[in-house]
Amino acid sequence: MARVVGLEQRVGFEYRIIDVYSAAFLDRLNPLRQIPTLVIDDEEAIFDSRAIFACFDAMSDLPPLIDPASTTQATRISLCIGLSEACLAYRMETVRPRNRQSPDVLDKQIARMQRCMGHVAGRFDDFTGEDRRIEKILLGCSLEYVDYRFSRAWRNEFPRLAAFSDQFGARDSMAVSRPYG
Ligand SMILES: N[C@@H](CCC(=O)N[C@@H](CS)C(=O)NCC(=O)O)C(=O)O
Repeated sequence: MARVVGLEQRVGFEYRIIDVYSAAFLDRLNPLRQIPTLVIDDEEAIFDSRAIFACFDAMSDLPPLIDPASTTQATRISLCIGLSEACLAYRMETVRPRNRQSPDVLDKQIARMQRCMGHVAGRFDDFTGEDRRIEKILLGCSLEYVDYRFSRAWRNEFPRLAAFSDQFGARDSMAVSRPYG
């Protein structure tokens, strides 16, 4: 998400892939030891993704993607980030040893993903209208992440979301940022 936002806002940044689980070097900058982390001049770190979106907006010559006064937009952003976090939590549970995985945790995250997609499908124009640039970016990234780490089955239930995902996914920023071929 952060990378796509940076590309869409045409901000110059260097993208580095790290193994976050062994990234002790990051602790001095981001004690959460999480990605994404935006490092500025090897001194200052901006995290988490929301702070990076705001930073890219401030650095960009293009019109801002985020209206800091809009709590409605902030909530739509939370929904999209929450969808991808539910998918991440699902994924993290599935990579645990089988005998330690919790069906309850998996079910909870699946239900959350389902609710989020149902919510967006019921308010499709609020997320995909012409001026909803940040929403479209975050929704496009979240839906592809669900495809990638969970399942593509949702596409049958939410065809408008699927069509949006396919259309938005054709953007250069998405093609460059996709973690698989
Ligand atoms: N709310 C954070 C979530 C960051 C996050 O969960 N990052 C994951 C990868 S996508 C991570 O770094 N996981 C490693 C860990 O937590 O140890 C954001 O939006 O940046």
